[in-house]
Amino acid sequence: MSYYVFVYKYQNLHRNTFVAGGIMNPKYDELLRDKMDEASYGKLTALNNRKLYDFIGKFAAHCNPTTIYVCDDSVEDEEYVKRMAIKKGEEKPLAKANQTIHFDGYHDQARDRKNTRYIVYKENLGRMKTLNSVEYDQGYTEIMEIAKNNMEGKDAVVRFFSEGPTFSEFTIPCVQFTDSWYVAHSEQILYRKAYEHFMKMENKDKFFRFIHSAGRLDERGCSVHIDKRRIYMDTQNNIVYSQNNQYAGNSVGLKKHGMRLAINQSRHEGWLCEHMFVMACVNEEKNRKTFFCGAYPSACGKTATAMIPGELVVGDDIAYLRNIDGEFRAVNVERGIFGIIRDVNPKDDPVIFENLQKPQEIIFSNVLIGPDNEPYWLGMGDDTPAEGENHAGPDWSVGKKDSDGKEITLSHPNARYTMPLERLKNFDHESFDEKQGVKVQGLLYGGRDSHTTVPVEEAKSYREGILLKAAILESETTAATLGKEGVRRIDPMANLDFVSYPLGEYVQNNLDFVKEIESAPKIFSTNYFLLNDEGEYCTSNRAKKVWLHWAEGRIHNEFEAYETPTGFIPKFEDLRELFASILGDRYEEEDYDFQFAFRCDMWIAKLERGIAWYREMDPHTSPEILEFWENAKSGIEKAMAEYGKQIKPGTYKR
Ligand code: SPV
Ligand code: MN
Repeated sequence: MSYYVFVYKYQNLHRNTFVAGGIMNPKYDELLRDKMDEASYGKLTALNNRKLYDFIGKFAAHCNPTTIYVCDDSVEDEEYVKRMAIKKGEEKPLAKANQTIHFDGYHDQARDRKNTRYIVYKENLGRMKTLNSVEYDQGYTEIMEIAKNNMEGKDAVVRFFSEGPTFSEFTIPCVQFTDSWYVAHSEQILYRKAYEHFMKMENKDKFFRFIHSAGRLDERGCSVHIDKRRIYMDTQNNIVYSQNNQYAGNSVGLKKHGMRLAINQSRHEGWLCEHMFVMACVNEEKNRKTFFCGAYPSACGKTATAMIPGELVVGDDIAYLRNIDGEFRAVNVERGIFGIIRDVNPKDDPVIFENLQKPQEIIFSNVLIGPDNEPYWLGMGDDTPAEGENHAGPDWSVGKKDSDGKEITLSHPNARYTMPLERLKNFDHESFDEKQGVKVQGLLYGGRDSHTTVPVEEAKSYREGILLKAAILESETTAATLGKEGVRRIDPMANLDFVSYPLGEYVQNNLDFVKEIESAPKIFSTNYFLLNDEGEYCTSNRAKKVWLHWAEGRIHNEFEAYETPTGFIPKFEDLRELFASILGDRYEEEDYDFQFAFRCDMWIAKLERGIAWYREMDPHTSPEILEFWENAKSGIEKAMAEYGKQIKPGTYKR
């Protein structure tokens, strides 16, 4: 009998004594016994955790679900959650076994930045104002009013998960309390189960708490009160309140909500939580495996880079970075992918595509269900049906318009799939659950940048990488968030939506993180979105693999490079060779000259935008950082006076 089964059984026998012994809170006891069956109550109390018990008790009373089911790590509970998601109408079975579809409401298809706020104690509010914060009492009162009785008539569920591997230096235990069985189902695909971790952990106070309610649902199982959609984060007490939504970026506690709490925690503990994939570049010829982390804003090629065929993937969205024995080490916080399905097709994304065709556990969201009960999406390649059920309703057909007169696409551009990573044939089984993480040697930063940065460039040092490649990364907005697409904005480390403390300090912490690291990773920028004079992308999707392998070679001191004012770029000969050997493609010098020209005027404007932005977003940004950017700008102005607006690759000399 395992330890926790023992405690659970023991406690069921002696429950009254146990509770009367003062460990649990008598205030909630009757209420919880009323809403939970014996088994659920036993699972909760067996954890012997007063803070946890109070959290569940408080929101059981406040949100008032009819019943509460508590899960442990068993397969039975996993299966129960899956069945309930279907029974409650939040998911429907598709044609292939174990595949289901979930729809979010038509106006709940992406992260809601506007209604995602930090609730901050008065004394800390000053520097937090630019990060969408409200004063604590005001925010708390508002969210509690919205949450009041929001689970009425519903059945809720409590699940325990871990951010990162369990029982490791990286672990952050989390509890999710939700009335959405789709949320609970998504989380059991996306995160490591942690009931056992909760049972055995020594510090019983240190965990994240997520309370979520989808609120009232319509006949399609979608949240009705979108006007009352709120996501309020309290980093002071490590709790996130999310109400009246289902889209996973708004609802799933362990994803972007836990990330914001972890960023705050890392601030105080000297590590980093980044919006990064973790992957290994495999060099078969040299028989080596080099780990990279990469930060890209949502829908800008992050998953596609993490999944490049022939490489190994550890994670595709969130990484924790720690200095372990002087090494820069990373873990994937998750164990599944919540990936954008648009343009997943056999040519551009073969690994994912192949998996989406198999009869295995996958939740599709906001795609089209065709007459054959199979899922279809934008950019999948095949002939797609002209009618079916989609995110806009049960009766979609080509040409249908929404109430604003906008044509409704076959699937939403931000439609997704949720599946475990371990299924993928390029999954790095060996490294994934390493308690110490993997040793990282390269960092990639990339945005959707139509006209400034080159396809790949190495920073001259870690410091220059953080300041020139990461902190002033710019990107044009995408369908992953509500609002207008294509608006250029600065997105430090591709992490702006999640940084939960003042930005200047966050940049400084990124710099300081490597202070005691013996060999800091090399930093590279990539840009997959550079446009040619005709306004078309001037590099192919597959070229990512070449940029990655050039970076890998540089880490191992194998390629020479040309200097630019902001770093080092590849030589044409090396790229020609890599395009031929890796992709079997011919790479033309004319394309190289265009792609790798250093655009002085664009860079000067970029630095000016960056400096002005930091002055506004965090006036406390360190003067040395601002001065660094000013100096970089003067250097480029000098270069422009000498070379003209564009510097041909290979001609620049400092
Ligand atoms: C992102 O938008 O960065 C995602 C998906 O990874 S979400 O869960 O919406 O954050
Ligand atoms: Mn993300």
